[in-house]
Amino acid sequence: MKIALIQPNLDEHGNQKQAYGSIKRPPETGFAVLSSWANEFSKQEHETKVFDPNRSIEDITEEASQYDILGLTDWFSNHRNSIKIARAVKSLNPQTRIVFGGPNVSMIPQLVLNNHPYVDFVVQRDGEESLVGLIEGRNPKDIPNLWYRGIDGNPTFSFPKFTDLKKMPLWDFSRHENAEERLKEYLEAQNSGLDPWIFPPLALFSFRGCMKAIREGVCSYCTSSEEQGRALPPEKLWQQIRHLNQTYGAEIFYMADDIFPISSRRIKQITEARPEGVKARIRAYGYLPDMAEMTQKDLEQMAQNLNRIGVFNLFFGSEHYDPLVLSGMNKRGVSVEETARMRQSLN
Ligand code: B12
Repeated sequence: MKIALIQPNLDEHGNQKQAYGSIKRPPETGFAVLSSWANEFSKQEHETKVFDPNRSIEDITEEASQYDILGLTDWFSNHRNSIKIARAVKSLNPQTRIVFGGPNVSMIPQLVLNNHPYVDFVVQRDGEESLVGLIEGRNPKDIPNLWYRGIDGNPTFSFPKFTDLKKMPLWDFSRHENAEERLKEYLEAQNSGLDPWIFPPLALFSFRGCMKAIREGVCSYCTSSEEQGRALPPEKLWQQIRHLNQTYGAEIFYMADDIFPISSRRIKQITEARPEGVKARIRAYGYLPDMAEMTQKDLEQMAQNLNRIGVFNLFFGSEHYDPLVLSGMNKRGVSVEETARMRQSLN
């Protein structure tokens, strides 16, 4: 059984600017996780290759059509390229099963199946157990988080299931094509000690689900919210970081969590679990209204812990100060003064 995975590069979007200097990105963490999980838990012998997205679409298509399963990660920003590859692969080899996953298709699974007959399956949210089910050739109704065409031809959903992060194996980029080449610019930027915005860092995660959506409901504009929280045990997080330190010399990470400091208790646990000698510089997201509710003492304590973990950059969006706009977004918001206090306290 041969599995091809690809996260196509950005579609043409005119003069779209990215946050980082380079338009390239390091190897995909999502595929490192999916392929390591399948390697650990699938009972079916299989071989996975994560394609280098910098190859031409024709070249990718030609090779991918020789695989049993083609999995694509679809963001709204690469949707057209994903569709292009899927359509071409299916026409070259109708036997290749085509499966889409990722944040964009998770929002529109029925639309994708209705509009694109060459897409066989759409995975909604967590993909680990779905990929294993597909590799093992299970009946679609028994594969979690899977949208497929039912006997009436209509999009049908199997059942939801969240990945148990406690079972997460250590992951790496050993199945990524040209991984070393793709890590080169990232490592050069990291080791130069210059502007950390030159190249996007490797993505990591410690928590899935959005704590804001869980506590206060989803933001009205959000395209990726999950209202169920799952935490990676702090020890596992540090083992994973150590593994990336040792395997690639990687030290700068982009924490994919919607909100990294979900509580001061969780941050304290991660700080206390930090082993000696692990290297980490982390960019992560925070949530301003939660932090604004903390006492000055707790806030300063959390800032110290974040510092000990290695967080050098905490993003938080103040977004708006007009109560009407905020209520339209389903956001609490904080005052200008509180925003300034947070900035000072966390600095
Ligand atoms: C890290 C990150 C980046 C990094 C990527 C670095 C890298 N090495 O890949 C960088 C900085 C480059 C980046 C850039 C952009 N990003 Co970004 N990024 C993220 C972030 C924070 C984490 C992604 C991640 O690694 N998650 C961890 C892994 C484990 O999860 P995952 O990839 O989602 O995969 C899981 C499932 O989705 C599923 N799955 C995914 N693919 C597949 C495929 C198959 C076959 C299966 C079965 C399952 C499956 O299984 C996986 C395991 O459960 C997400 C937000 C988020 N929390 O997800 C935004 C996010 C993906 N980015 C987004 C956007 C818009 C962009 C940009 C277009 C922004 C811009 N204007 O420049 C650019 C595009 C860059 C490009 N060249 O393509 C959006 C996409 C929105 C959407 N609905 O499509 C997100 C969701 C943020 C948001 N909420 O707006 N990004």
